[in-house]
Amino acid sequence: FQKTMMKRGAFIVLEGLDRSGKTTQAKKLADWLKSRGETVHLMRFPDRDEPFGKVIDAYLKKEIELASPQALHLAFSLNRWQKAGEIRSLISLGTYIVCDRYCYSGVAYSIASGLDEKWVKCADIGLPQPDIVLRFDVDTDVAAQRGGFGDERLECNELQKKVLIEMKKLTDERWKIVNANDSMEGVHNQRRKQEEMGKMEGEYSYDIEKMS
Ligand code: FDM
Repeated sequence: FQKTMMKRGAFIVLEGLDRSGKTTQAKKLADWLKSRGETVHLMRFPDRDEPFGKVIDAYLKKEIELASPQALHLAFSLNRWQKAGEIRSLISLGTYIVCDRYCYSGVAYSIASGLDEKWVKCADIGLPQPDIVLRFDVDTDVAAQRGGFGDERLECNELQKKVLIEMKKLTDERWKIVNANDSMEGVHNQRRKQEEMGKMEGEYSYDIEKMS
């Protein structure tokens, strides 16, 4: 009885290109929710500590090769499936999960890299669905001012442009677009204002049964 009375948490996903500031904003959002008394768990994908995430990390750092782009795609998906149970149980226990990247990065990056759209989407079917996806949009020139790419694979301008096109195709009514060209504080306040205006309310009260 007590369990059914427990307030459900929420699953909030942040998506966007490299240097859109989503990692910083994920932390700020988590702190802000904590300040409102919520229990918050910060997550990110790829989760480089999880076994499949270690393979991904080594691949991105060019320490190992993978035999095919399909293998890489499935590793990213497995990395999420390893966390699916934890996500479901945390939410049912009332925790707010703030997640930096999820299956939308998975789909967008893999399609942008040339994999078949239909095939790519299959691996993530059945993962816990987010209540809301915040897409951080940043202009390429603003992103460029924020610093260059590191040495990892997938960090290249040409790919980023294609990723953005694919990410936009995935956007539906559950998504909110955040203009990430602003300063760090400006972006945070913008997102907070959306929430205060009630745009995000209600979506937090979904039933756990609806998540699958
Ligand atoms: N990436 C991330 C993918 O290609 N597929 C995925 O499923 C995920 C979650 O991995 F270039 C890409 C996006 C990025 C790279 O991500 C590493 P971080 O956020 O920079 O660690």
